Amino acid sequence: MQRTILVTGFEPFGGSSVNPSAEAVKALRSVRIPRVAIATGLLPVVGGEAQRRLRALVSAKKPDAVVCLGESGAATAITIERLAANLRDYRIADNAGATVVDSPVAEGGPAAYFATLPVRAMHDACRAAGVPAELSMSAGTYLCNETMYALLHHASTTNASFRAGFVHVPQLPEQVLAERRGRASMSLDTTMKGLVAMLRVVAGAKRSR
Ligand code: PCA
Repeated sequence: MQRTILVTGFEPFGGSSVNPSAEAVKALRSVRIPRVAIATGLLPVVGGEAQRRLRALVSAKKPDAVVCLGESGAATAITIERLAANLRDYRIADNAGATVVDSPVAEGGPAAYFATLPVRAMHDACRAAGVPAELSMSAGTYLCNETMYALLHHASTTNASFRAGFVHVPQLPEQVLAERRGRASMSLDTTMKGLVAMLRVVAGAKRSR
């Protein structure tokens, strides 16, 4: 049986001209995984708009699973998020210039959602493919957390059966070089190796409802 996995990335933000998550989504277009149809999308780093765009993609593509990708300047490995919090507190303005402080993603929504992707198996598969990976308890309070929370809230309130979650990827070596910071980076090839290993696991997982 063929499974459809929707994979999204984000546009560049915070003064950078690239986003490794967008590059990974572009590279995915030429990746073939047996019995998996990969649908891709690019989300704007704009509060409210990213979640609307993602919900539209979900209703158009009708995926069995959704894996959202984003860049983390702090990540030292592929970082699989376990939890999305009902909190928006932007460290920097979004790409539309908006700043949000101490505000919920969904008024009246639960404090947090767990990812419904098989996070432990994804972590293990990534490492088995030779790519450093870790599980994380916080996706932050910026657009990535907002998007993950909004997606899981949408799935929960519509009783949808797709699995969903979020993976942060480290910056590309060229970003770290340009910013002259002593940060970790990961080449796109290595990120792709980990991503493909994780998508194989996601494709093999049963639907959540
Ligand atoms: N990373 C940001 C938003 C877009 C992205 O790629 C974040 O971690 O929230």
